[in-house]
Amino acid sequence: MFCYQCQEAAGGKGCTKIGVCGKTDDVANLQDLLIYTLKGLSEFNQQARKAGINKPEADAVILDGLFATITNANFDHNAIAAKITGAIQMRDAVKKDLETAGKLDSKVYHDSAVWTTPESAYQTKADSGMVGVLATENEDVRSLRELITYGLKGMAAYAEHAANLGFIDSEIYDFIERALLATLDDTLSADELVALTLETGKYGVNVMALLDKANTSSYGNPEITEVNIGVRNKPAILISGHDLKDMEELLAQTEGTGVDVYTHSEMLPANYYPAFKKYDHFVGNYGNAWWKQKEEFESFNGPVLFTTNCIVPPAASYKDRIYTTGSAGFDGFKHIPNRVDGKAKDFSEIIEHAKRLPAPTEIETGTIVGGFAHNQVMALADKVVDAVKSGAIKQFFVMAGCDGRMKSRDYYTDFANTIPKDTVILTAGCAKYRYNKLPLGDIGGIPRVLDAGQCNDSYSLAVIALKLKEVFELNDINELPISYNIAWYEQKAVIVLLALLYLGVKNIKLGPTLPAFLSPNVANVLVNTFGISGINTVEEDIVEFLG
Ligand code: FSO
Ligand code: SF4
Repeated sequence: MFCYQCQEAAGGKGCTKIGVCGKTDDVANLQDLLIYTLKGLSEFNQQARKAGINKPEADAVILDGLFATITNANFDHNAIAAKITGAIQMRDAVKKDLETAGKLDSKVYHDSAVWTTPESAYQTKADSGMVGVLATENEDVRSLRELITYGLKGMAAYAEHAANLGFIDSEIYDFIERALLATLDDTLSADELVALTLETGKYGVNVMALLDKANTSSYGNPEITEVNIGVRNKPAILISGHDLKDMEELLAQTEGTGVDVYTHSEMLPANYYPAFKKYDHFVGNYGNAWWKQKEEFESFNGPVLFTTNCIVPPAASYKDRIYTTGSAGFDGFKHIPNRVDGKAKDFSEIIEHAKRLPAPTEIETGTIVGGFAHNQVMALADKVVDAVKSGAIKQFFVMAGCDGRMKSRDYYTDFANTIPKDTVILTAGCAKYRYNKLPLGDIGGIPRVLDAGQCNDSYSLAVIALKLKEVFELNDINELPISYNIAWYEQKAVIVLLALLYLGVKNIKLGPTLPAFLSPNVANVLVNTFGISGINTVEEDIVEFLG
């Protein structure tokens, strides 16, 4: 295996024997083979699109395959093998449709578009070294291809959540296929790949806008909410991940059963949506960011549902009460199947399981405040603008992204504690858990940490910035008193970063370490063109940001 897609890549270079995340060598290689096969499917689906005979089932296979290879999403060998089979079958079905319609290009196809073996031989193909990251020899080309691929993985995850709510944008699907194919194209120059990287950011903005529309039109606009972080004395289910459709169906199916529901990690922002707040048995948020799940799942006592990534290989003591759904998976966890014919998923097994288990053990009490997505912040716009004009707020820090288990992430807590009291943090994603429980106070009633929501709600932060640019009649988003100090971990943060670059944001600090997949030359392009830099000490960085 060779994997360097996340912030924890071994030695800052890449995982080669087993992932720091726990991904095994066999699964890592199968995941690479899955991505490879999706490129072959993209070849034919692009032709089918042009001929007007493409089918939505192919889009679903591509989104799910990309999503399942995101860090900590799916560790299940058999599930990945089944997805490869599904991709081959879909690839060949689309090809057949083209043949039948007389629209199939006659040319010599790349191996990704034609390979096939019995399932028992997938591993040999996967282990051959021909399909993974290192199959591209030139380190700069490899770096750009992987940067694009990781952006696409994040994009696919967000597109899948939107699609689950019935929101589809075929231009995004078309781009994903085009970009996947470009990663096989040896004729593209480094400059062309850089341009494609920026275009990936453009579609990153589009997909986050689409998901924002899907979430807010389905469940209302997030509103300022005090979220309970304590517990009640009833059995309960803990739901983690980003999928709000799963959230909706779980709340509806648990109503009146005597089983409570709590959110974990990235599902916390579900507490801000009007459509979910109406449920009395939706108690609040339990615990912190994903990497604390071992202790927190232990003390939660009840079953846990993963709707997306950020699974940590579990302790034996609670393994039997973990469920996955959607693109997530782990060998030995129970998997709740997808919706069939538009009917809701069936969560009855997990609900019955909860009834047999004790209520959660209290680990915290009190509340935290959130719900500052664009609509809510716009409702407070006058107050915010006045505070900036009067000098009560001197600077905003966008601190979106991910949390993780590295000790060096203490930086973000220190940073939040050290920045001047007349500054405000705008956050989104699980990065927030590094400072959302600190007593940072408020400025004239505006909390000093404004949580917009999940990592995809970084879109809200961009909308807010663009609105402020308009209000203050500025020409450039970088003239605003906003600095960007982004924490990353996995590939959703990559698409968020590319989206910010596409919007023209400069001088972003990215930490706690720069991606292993950036070659020195590609890193130089990012530094020279966009002013991206790594973090230093808190004190040095504050001086750099505030001058
Ligand atoms: Fe966090 Fe995990 Fe949202 Fe990521 S829970 S780390 S960026 O999956 O997706 O912020
Ligand atoms: Fe290593 Fe991250 Fe890849 Fe896991 S996802 S194998 S930790 S680089």
